[in-house]
Order: sequence, then structure tokens, then C-alpha cells
Amino acid sequence: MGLKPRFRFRGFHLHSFNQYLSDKLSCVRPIQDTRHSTCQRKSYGENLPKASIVICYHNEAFSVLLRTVYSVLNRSPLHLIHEIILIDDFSNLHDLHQNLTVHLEKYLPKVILKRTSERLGLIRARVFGAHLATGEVLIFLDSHCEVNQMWIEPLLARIRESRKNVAVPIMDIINADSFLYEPSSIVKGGFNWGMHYRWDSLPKSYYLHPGAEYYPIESPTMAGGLFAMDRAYFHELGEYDTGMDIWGGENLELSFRIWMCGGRLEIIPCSRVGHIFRSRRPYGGDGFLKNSLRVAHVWMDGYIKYFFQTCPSAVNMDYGNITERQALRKKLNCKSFKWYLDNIYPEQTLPAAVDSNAVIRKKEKEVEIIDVKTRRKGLLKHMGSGLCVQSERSIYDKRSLLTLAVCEPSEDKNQIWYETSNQDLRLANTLCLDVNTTVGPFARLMHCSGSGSQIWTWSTKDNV
Ligand code: UD2
Ligand code: MN
Repeated sequence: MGLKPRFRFRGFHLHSFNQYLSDKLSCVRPIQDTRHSTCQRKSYGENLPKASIVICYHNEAFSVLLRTVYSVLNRSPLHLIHEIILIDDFSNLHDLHQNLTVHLEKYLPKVILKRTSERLGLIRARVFGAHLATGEVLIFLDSHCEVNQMWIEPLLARIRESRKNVAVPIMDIINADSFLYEPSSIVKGGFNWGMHYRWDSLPKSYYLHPGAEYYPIESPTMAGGLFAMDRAYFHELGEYDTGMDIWGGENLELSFRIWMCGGRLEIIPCSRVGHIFRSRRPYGGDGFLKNSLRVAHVWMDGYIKYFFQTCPSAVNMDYGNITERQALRKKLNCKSFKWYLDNIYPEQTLPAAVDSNAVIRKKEKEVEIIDVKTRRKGLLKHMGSGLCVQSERSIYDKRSLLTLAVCEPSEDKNQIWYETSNQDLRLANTLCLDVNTTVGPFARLMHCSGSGSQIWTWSTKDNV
């Protein structure tokens, strides 16, 4: 007998994914091997360093958390797993801690579970977990992942090559509604001047290199949740900024620090880990703006002005004391942000001057406010046919494909595009023009995410 709809929705409300379905799936399940076939033939030798896997969570769904742990145990050679450390960041979900304790004692005695004595937020919780770890390498995972075949070997092999390599797997997608495991394309990490992480596509030339399908790719930033790093190096490099709260910013901070202070950050195409991407964070609290300010003040030198230009509400916000982190930058003798942009992220552009019509838009269910400015608005006219681009369905319909229709330069919102300071194009100032590269290049409407798949440039100067 199924649950009444009321209870099905409860799972969505608590977790922003289909918990009802997850509870019905086994915690051990086969998933598609999404690696390139060349990866399947590679081997990495015997003497790989052992890893401590650190997984922090606040109010994670029991079935999803267990599936994360089981996937690690079932798809890694056990001699490479020094330990799995679960950090319960002061969850208050009924029975979660009790059920987990019982399950681990009964079935998984090697998995360590520690609970924090107050809500630390994911950044401090990770530092707490890293201090308990004793393996040679630290691997952080979010609590809603499934690792794929041979995910761990290529990460560890890269760290064996150099302890200053920080290795990031390709993040596949576990669909939040259907729980299907879907491959994602190979992209790099970047950021926009609102200090949001974004995915940047690789230049076409990348695919022409022999071995491109398995060779590590230098990445200016990482998404933050999944990476492997030599444990002693993590401490040497200053762990995380523990002045940061709950969520956000630590991924860019660590990325800048790695590159500017002598390390390397790489995406490893042969390592694949699925992650549930949610459209909304279901738990309370967020430190994004304050955390980003700390990052900008410590690491970005004069370039902080572009952050303020993009996000004026940050200018007068309190961000706490940063003297320790500034001292760390000095101690480690780190390079300038200009060096980082010139050498590691040359494709980054600076925001153009913007007009003063600030459009403050609330994203999803008021999770955060993004300051986005409109540069101009108008129709997108196809030169050949003289037709205009519009949404196939409603302007509010996510995933809607786009079609060409007779231009209606009136107030019909269905054809009015807003170009913003984020370099994206918003239909009726709502959803963004996005390219889906997973199933071939299709243009569609999606929530604005600041990702590389939503950045557009003009091909000729006067073509407005
Ligand atoms: C991404 C990262 C995430 C983190 C974040 C920026 C991936 C896959 N995820 O957001 O790891 O870097 O960007 O900060 O790259 N959690 C706690 N305590 C809290 C809040 C969250 O332990 O107070 C846990 C949470 O249960 C989850 C992890 O931290 O396991 C990351 O949180 P998220 O999944 O909400 O973040 P995500 O994936 O949107
Ligand atoms: Mn996550």
C-alpha cells in the first residue's frame, strides 16, 4: 500500500528530492558506467595512498546517506579505504541519528559516526572531520552521492604523482525526481563576479588532443563538494576559513588558495561520482554573501571592485575578522590574483560597465538575493529569416525549447530578452537562455544559474 500524497510531498519538502522514491530503492543498486571506454582499460598500479572519506550532513535522508556510504564500500578496493567518517552536523530529524547508529553497529563497524555539539555549517564540520581523519589522503563527499566504477583510483594516482595535486571527479547527475543516474559532459570550474561557481565548457580544441578523454584537466575552480587532497597538504595549506558560516564561498576560497599558493587543481575525467543537484537548499541558514566577502577581501586584491559592482548589497556588510587568513596568505607566499587570472583563468572576462537599473530578483523560494543589472533589452532576431526567438511554451516553463516566430515588437513578453550583467539572456527577465550539451546542443529555458552554459556574447559589435 502506497503512502498518501501528503507524505510523499513531505519528503520533497524536507530534502528537495524525491525521498519517497529513494526509500523504495535499494541502498545498493547498479548504475550506468559513464566513463569513456579508454578509462575502463586503464590501471593505476599497486601502491596508491589510502583515503579517509569525510561526509558531513545536516538532516540528510537516511536512505540517501546509506546509499552514498554503500556505493563507496562497494565500488572501491577496500584496502584503499582507510576509514569513512560521517559527521552529523547537529541534525534534528526525528530518529535519524538513532537509526544510523544502530545500522552502522550492526552492519558497518568500520564507518565512524560523530555528531557535532552545535550546528557548525558544512565548512567547520569538514574541518572537524578532517581533524579526526588519519588516512594519507582526504576525500570529501556530499551526503547524497553515488560513486561510480573505479572512481577512487585515478584520484589517488594523481596525488601519488604530486602531493600538491588536488583531484576532482566529474560530477554526474542523480536526478532529484526520478533518481536516474545520468552522465554529464566534461566541463571546467569557473566563477562569475557575483562569486558564484559556474561550469565553463572546454574549448573545441580540447577534444582534438589525443588522450583527451582521460587526461587530467586544469580547472580554475572546483564546485566544492567532491575532491581528494593529501591530508598533510590540506593542513599545510590552511584547511578552510573557519570564520565562514553554514554554506557557500569555501569552494572558491580553496580553489584560489590552491593555485595562488603553489598547488594544482585538476578535474579527472576517468573518475565519476553522481550527485543529487537540488533546485533549493532545504535547510535553514546560509553564509554565502558574508563568506564570499571574506574570500574577496583576502584573495582578490583590487578585483574586489567587480564583486561590489555586481553585488552592491555586499559593500557595507560585516564579514568578521580576516587577519588570520591574510597572515596565512603571507606565510604561504602566495601569488597575486592578477597572476591567477592571467595564468590560470585567462578566459575570464571583466564585467562591462552597467546601467543603474538594478533588478533585485529573488531566486526560488527566497533562498538568496542576487543583484543582477539589466544592460539592455530587446528582441533576438534571426538574420536569415527575420523571425524572432521565443519560448515554445510559457515564459515560465523550465526546459521549454525555443522556436522562431513572427516578431512582435509590442509588449508581448514572450519575445523580450534581457541581457544582464551576468552575461546571460533572460526571457521576460525570468528564465535564462541555456544550452543543454548532454543530449547534443539544444537551446532551452532554465533557471538562471550563472553557469557557462548560459553565457552569451555578441558576434559582431553593432549587432544589437
Ligand atoms: C555545493 C557543493 C557543496 C559545497 C557548496 C558550497 C558539490 C556537489 N556540492 O553545494 O559541497 O561546497 O557548494 O558551500 O559540489 N551540510 C552540513 N551542514 C550544514 C549545511 C550542509 O553538513 O549546515 C552538508 C549537506 O548535508 C551536504 C553538504 O554539506 O552533504 C553540502 O551541502 P549541499 O548539498 O546543500 O550543497 P550543494 O551541493 O548545493
Ligand atoms: Mn550537495
